[in-house]
Amino acid sequence: MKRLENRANFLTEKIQEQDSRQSQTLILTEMKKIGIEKLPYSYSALKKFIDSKTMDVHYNKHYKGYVEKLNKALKKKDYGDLELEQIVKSINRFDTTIRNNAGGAFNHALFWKMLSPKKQNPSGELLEKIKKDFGSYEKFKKEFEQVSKDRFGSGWAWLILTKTNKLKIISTPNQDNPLMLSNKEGGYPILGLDLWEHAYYLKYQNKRDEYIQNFWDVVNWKFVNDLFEMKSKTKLKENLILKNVLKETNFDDTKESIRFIFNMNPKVKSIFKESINSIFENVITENYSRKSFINKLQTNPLAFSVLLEHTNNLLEKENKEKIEIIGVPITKQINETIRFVLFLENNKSRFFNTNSSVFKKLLSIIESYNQKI
Ligand code: MN3
Repeated sequence: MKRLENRANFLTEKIQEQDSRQSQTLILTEMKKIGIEKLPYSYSALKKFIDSKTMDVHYNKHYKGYVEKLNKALKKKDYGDLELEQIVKSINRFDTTIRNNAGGAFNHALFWKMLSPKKQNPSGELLEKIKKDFGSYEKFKKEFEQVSKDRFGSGWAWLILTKTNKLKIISTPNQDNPLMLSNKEGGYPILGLDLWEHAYYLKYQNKRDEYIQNFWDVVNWKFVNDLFEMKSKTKLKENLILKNVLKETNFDDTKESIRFIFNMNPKVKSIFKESINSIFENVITENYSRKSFINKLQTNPLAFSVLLEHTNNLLEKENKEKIEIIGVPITKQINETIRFVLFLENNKSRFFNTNSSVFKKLLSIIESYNQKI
């Protein structure tokens, strides 16, 4: 176990090194927050591609509308703090209103950044990858145009990076997004084109092909390239970690596995921590030292395991899919943790009342932990 922990610490350090790179961190946080992204240029700056009236209405009415409606819908359901990318990635757990507006908010936040008033060309690692996966830049452009033309009705065309690290061009209907698709078809969006009539109709009317053609004059390849590099490195990182975990996956002890996951994938720990905090703000009324109890519980792998075990027992009784966190890829760990904490949240009175057996077990864990120290 010591060797595993050393390895985990080493990997965690490497991850933090990579994540600290300024441009990457910026893109990440911007895609995660649920708020109005600033338009990085004036309404008239992209006139080769689109007129200022359309940009104004597209940005101020359509895009802001998605963000506002998303926030309203989330508030109604009382989900607590969620990140935009998390919602999009686990969209099947949400209703249609959230699906459409989370897609709209995410896709447009990306789209504004993917455009630039200055004509650019792809370069560096991305250009090499385009040549490798499509044959040439010209062939790539042709395929992207064709997929865009073939989209019937409203939707988007995308260049995506698949789970197996390949570039692929796909199209999605409505405000759907490549992150919403199953592993096999989907991937991370690197470049996208809005094919809704609201994006072009004032200038082009029925000439959508011309709009698609002019897109190449305004693609912000610098941003697209950054996004590609960030995502391809994340992918490599996930594969590397998973490979290491699978190689030494002799955990009989859930607690140790969870401790290992906490180390390797700090996001799991932080989602659990935040959720327990918000749950306890509502349910704890007893007279033991509330703060220190919560502080210990929210970062304790054994407490996590106990809650997970009880959650899975209940899910099994209800004939629902169990939550799988151990031995699955990092992105799945995060999605499953969200499902786990949403379940805890919805069943908090059952789990966290002083008479429940789970709660007594949690208390005894914390007490024995205190004695050891
Ligand atoms: Mn649009």
